[in-house]
Amino acid sequence: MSAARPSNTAIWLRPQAALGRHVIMKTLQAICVAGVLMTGAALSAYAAHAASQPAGQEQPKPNIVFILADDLGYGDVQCLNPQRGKIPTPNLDRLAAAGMVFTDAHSASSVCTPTRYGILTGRYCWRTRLQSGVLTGESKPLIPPQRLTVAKLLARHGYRTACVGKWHLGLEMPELPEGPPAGRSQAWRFDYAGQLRGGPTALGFDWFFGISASLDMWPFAFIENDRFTVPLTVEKQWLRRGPAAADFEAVDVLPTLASKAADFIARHAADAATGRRPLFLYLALTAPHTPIVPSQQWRGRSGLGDYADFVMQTDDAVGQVVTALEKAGLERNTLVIVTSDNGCSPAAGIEQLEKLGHYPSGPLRGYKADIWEGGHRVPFIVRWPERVPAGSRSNQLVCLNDLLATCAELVGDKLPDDAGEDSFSFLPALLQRQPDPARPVREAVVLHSIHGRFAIRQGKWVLALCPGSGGWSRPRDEEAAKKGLPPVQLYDLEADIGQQHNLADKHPQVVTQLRSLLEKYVADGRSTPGKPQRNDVPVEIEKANAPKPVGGR
Ligand SMILES: [Ca+2]
Repeated sequence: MSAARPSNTAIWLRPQAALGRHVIMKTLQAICVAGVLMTGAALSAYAAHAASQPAGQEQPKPNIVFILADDLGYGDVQCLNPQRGKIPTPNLDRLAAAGMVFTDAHSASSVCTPTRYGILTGRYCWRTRLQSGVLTGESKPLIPPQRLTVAKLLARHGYRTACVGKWHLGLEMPELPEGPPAGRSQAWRFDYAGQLRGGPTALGFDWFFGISASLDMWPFAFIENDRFTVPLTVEKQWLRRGPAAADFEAVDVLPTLASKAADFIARHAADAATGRRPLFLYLALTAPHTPIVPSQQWRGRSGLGDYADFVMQTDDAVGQVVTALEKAGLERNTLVIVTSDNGCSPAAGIEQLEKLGHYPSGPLRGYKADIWEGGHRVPFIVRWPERVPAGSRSNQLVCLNDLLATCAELVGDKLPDDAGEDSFSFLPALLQRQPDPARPVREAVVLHSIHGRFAIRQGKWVLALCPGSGGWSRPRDEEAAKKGLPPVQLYDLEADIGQQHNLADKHPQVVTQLRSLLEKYVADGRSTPGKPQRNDVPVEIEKANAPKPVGGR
C-alpha cells in the first residue's frame, strides 16, 4: 500500500492517478477489484504506516471544521433560497460568498442517526442493524470499535480531533447490578457516575464534549470524554422525561457548544498554525431541532416565530466558530464545511412559516423523515480560502458520506477495502478539477427515509421505492397505497425539482436500471469500486409490510 500512497507534502501537484481509487473511480475499478482485502493485521500495519508519515512542510495539511446543523432545511439558509426564504442567516451567507456552495448535496438519510453514521464511517447506515428510525440516548453503540472513522483516519495523520455536540450514535452506559432504585423508572437503571464506552473517544476523537443524543432525549446532561460532567440527580423533560443534571437547561446547550468549539480552536491554534498538529473539529450542533429554544437574546428577532429565531441563533453559533478561526489566524488554510443532517422538521411549524412567506425546503417537496428531496437535500457550504475560489458553486451530486474519502484524499491516503464503502471524494469538485456534473464524482446516491424506504438518484433521475412520502409528509405510504398511487416513483429532477410528475410508467427502462443498480450496491456491500463486503444484516430493498410507527426524531 505504501508505494501507492503519496507523501503528505504537496499532494496538490501530483497527478490524479496517485491519489487513490475514489478520484478516478472508473479507471481504477479493475485495479481495486483485484485489490487485497484488508485484514485486522493489515489495518494495524496501515495505521502504523500512516502515523510515521512526516508532517508536510511546503503545503501544510488543512484544518478541517465540519459543522452539522440538526434539522436545518435547505431553504432555511437565506442565500440558498433567495425567493422563498425569509430568515436572515448572515454568517452562512458570508461563508457561502467566500467559498463554494454545493447545490445538490444529500444526507444519506432523512433522519439523524443514519446520516451521522454515514458521515463518520462513509458507509450507508442501512448496511447496519438500524434499518429504520433512529437511536435514543441510551442505545448501544452503532459503530464498532474496529471500523475506520474520519476521526481515526485524521488522527493517524497527525490531526488533533474533537467531537463537540450531539453524538446520537450510541454509548455503552454501565448498568446498576441491582436495577433502578426503588420508585424510579427504568431510565435510572444506569450508573450515570460510571464510564461510558464505545463513544467518540473510542472512535478516534481525542476529545468529546457534548450530549448523548438529540436534545429532546434523556439523559439530559453534558458528557466530557467518557463521563457525565455533573451527577444526574433529577428528572427533566423536553418531549421525553428522564434523568438529568440539576443545572442542565436546553436553552444553554447551543451557546455552550459554540463556546466549547471556539475554545478548542483557540487552545490549539499555535500547533495548528504551523501545520504540526492540524485540527479536525466535528461540531454537531443541537439546533434548530426540538426543543426549539432560542435564548432570550434571540427570541423575537426574526418576526417569524421561535423556529426562525432559533435558526438565526444557529447561524450565529456558526459565526462564532468562524470568528474563532479568524482570531486564531487559521482561516486561510481551514476547510470549513457547514451542512445539515436532514431537512427541516415539521416541528418547526411549517404551515405557519409558509403563511409568513418562508418555505423551509425552498422549491423541494417534503421535509425531514421523507424520501423526497426536502428530506435529504441539504445546505452544503464549503470555505477554504487557500484552495477554493470565493463565490464558486458546484452542481455535482455529493453525499455527506463523502467526508471520509475526501479527507483520505486530502491527506494523501487510500482507504482499505473494508472502510468507506459508500464514500467518494468530492475534492475534484471542490478544487474544480471536475466541475461538470456530466462527469460525476460519485456514480449515484442511495437515499433512505425514516421508515427505511429506499430511493436511488443518478444524474437527473431519482427512483423512490414507495408510493408516498416514506416518512411523515402526506400522503404517507399507507394512505398513498389506499389511494391507488403507484408503488414506485420516478422523477426527472432537471425538469421537475418539486417532484410533482411521477414518470415511472413512461420510463420503465430507467426504473429497471436504477433498481438494478440499487440491488447491486446492496449485494456488493459497497457502492464504491473495491472488494465486495458484507452487510451486517440482510437488507430488504422493498419493505413488504406497512412501516411501524417510529417515535424517535
Ligand atoms: Ca436531524
